[in-house]
Amino acid sequence: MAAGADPRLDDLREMARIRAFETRVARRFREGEIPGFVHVSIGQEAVARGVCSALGEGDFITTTHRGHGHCIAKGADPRAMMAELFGRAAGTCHGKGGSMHIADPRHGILGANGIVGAGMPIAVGAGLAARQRAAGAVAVAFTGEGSVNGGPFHEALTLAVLWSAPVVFVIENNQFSEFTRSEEIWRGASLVQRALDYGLHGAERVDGNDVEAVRAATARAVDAARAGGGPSLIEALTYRVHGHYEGDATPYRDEEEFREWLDRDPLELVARALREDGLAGEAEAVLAAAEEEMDAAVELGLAAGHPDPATLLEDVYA
Ligand SMILES: Cc1ncc(C[n+]2csc(CCOP(=O)(O)OP(=O)(O)O)c2C)c(N)n1
Repeated sequence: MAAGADPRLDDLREMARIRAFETRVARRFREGEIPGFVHVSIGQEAVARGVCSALGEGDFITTTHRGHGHCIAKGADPRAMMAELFGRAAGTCHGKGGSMHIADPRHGILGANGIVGAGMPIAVGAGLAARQRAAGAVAVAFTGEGSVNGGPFHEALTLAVLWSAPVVFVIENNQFSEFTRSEEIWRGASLVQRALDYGLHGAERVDGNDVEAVRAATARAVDAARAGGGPSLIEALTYRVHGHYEGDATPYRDEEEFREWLDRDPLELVARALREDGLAGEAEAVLAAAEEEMDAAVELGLAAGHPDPATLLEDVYA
């Protein structure tokens, strides 16, 4: 069977591309090739793929400090992203933004963001603008559960409901906010009730390691938003396999829980199902191609030139 014939191979390919990108980012950061901070989303790839595979090219996303996966899943060129992380002129922001400012408006990627929660109001604005233009587009705000007690969460949900904005808030609950467990951040079973209390059209909690479940939930929310039904919220339960930032030794992690989540690795869940259905060779080929693609991205990024100091004040504003 040709690669791509089984749609699960597409899911595996896209998640493997994110994994291969970030595995290299983590290694190159350790080796001192990447300036600044990096936060990877290893273990969370099914959220990025599940959500973005339910979106169209004309739809928008905003993301966070942990946004590489969302950007790749929405169509950003990993070569330009890698160059950006290395601080090179060929990068998405000409080497001046780094990991937490990756953006690519051509693909509706309105930006990573180092300020927790800040992408949510931006997504509301993008959704409203799309509605004004009658573009039929929706905006997705990816955000972590660490953002749910901040002002931007309240403002964004309140305004989105009042203005019936075509927005989907995706709360990627990876169990930790920096070094704090998510259950220490709010009381109550899940965010669903809280979201419904704001008056959102819909709110649901999904298994964030199950790419098909994430896609199905997103499709429901997106369909409602496009039909004028207003905003929804999805709480995707997943697990942050690496530390908060690269170099975090994670002394606060429960090892048994860690192993349980590793057994439910989102890539492995899809690869296992494909193997069981006789598609082991195809799955291997997809994984190998992702590794090759990202090796090439690293090579290109490292070979690219640094920005000319004369352009220091271009492309930046304060
Ligand atoms: C407004 C603001 N407050 C605090 C911080 C420091 N900070 C950076 S990441 C982070 C935790 C974010 O946790 P979460 O939203 O769950 O995302 P995750 O890191 O788990 O992906 C905090 C508090 C910040 N960047 N912005």
